Amino acid sequence: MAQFRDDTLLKPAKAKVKPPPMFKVMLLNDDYTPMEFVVLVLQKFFDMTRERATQVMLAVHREGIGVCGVYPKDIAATKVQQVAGFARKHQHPLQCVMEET
Ligand code: TYC
Repeated sequence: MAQFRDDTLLKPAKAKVKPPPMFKVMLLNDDYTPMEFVVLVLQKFFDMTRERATQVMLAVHREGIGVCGVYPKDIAATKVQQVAGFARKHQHPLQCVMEET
């Protein structure tokens, strides 16, 4: 099979797969959602310790918006839906959004 010794046919395959686009999941501040509820959300859906969740909640409270995590698109969309559903269930206006990095 002479053709397989032809080096034009044996170039190393180029990596054609790009890393997936990533999305920041962010919480928005509001005047009504209790701080404790936001801490609970960050622990429950973003796997944060209570200490980290408290820091992130306070940063959102002071700055108006803050990143909870960075994920591939489908995982980010699931987190946004989970937070929206949990906030609705508890009748808090907490908003969660995603944005491509
Ligand atoms: N600002 C809210 C309060 O004073 C707390 C809060 C923090 C709400 C972060 C939303 O994403 C948020 N109770």
